[in-house]
Amino acid sequence: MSEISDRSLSYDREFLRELMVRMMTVNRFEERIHELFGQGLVHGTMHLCIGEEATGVGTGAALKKDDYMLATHRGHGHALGRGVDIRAMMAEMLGRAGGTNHGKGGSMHICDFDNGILGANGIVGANGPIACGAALTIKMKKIPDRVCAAYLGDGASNEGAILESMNLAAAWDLPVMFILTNNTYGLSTPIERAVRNTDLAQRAAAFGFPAWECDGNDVLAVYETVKKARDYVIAEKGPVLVVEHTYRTSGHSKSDKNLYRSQEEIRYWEEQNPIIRFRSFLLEKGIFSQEEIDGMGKEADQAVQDAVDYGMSCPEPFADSLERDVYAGEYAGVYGGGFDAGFGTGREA
Ligand SMILES: Cc1ncc(C[n+]2csc(CCOP(=O)(O)OP(=O)(O)O)c2C)c(N)n1
Ligand SMILES: [Mg+2]
Repeated sequence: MSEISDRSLSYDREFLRELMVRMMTVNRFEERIHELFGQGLVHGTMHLCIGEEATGVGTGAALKKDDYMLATHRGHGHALGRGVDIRAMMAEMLGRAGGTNHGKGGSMHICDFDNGILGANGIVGANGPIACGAALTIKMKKIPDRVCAAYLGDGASNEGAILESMNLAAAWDLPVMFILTNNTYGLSTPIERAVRNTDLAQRAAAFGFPAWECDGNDVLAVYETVKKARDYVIAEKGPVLVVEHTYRTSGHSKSDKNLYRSQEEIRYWEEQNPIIRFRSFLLEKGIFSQEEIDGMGKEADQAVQDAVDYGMSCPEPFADSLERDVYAGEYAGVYGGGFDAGFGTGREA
């Protein structure tokens, strides 16, 4: 296990700006869909990542364009941090045909194959086996300079599927990055009640690969750590664990009344919000003025508003697309003909 707190890297100003705008965009996106849910325009449930904006943005910035990535149920920041089109994401949240999944997936299924985003997943721990499969593809096809980054939570880290995947990835030397966002709660259960050894980075040693930890509310620390860990995967051709320590100040999901934690605890972490901390850093170092940072906030607001306008302008999915995107192409014929055959697609109705 190693720590990185190296700030000597010199950053391009535009890169720092991009990190800030992205974190602000994630934050605004979450606040806006919360409102839209209240208006009955977003259905199902959703898991907001307010407080964890630096994890998705810092990690996403450190990955390369062709890397595979798997997001969790709390995956909006993972996707936006990696550059998924915000308009298509918002349309998906609104259940519209212009969405990333053509309006049929919603919050927990956002994917973007063109950018390596293999999907989010509502099944806690499922990303482990899928990551091993994607990484095995990289290995067997000898694809150079590519990894598969799989997000998981502290709760998921106790799932058998994750532990088995860690073992498999190590035994088969698979280029998997297990990105563990430790927000210290699995739903309402605090980590101390879930495990005796709360030092989750130690998990990696048990399987024979290294782990890096970072302050998950410091976007530069996240970026540097993931970048180093990624370099290791490429050089050593084996898995790594990255533990990003963070906290969600939003509730677990839409039905959370926060009865399992105190208001003081939430307030403490609200003050540790990664956007607030990065703003202080940028101001203190004289990299941007307050006015410039306010401008970044406006840019994020505008991107979210454009996304809502776009989403609202898209139609709802057409009935005859019901079976599209549900089965892999080669199986479409087996399960009733699919769109072109016109069987069971709703066209008859
Ligand atoms: C296999 C499985 N078990 C239980 C659930 C219900 N569930 C959804 S999110 C969640 C908590 C996950 O905690 P963690 O992995 O720490 O992620 P976080 O929600 O904190 O981001 C649970 C238990 C589920 N979706 N899938
Ligand atoms: Mg958690």
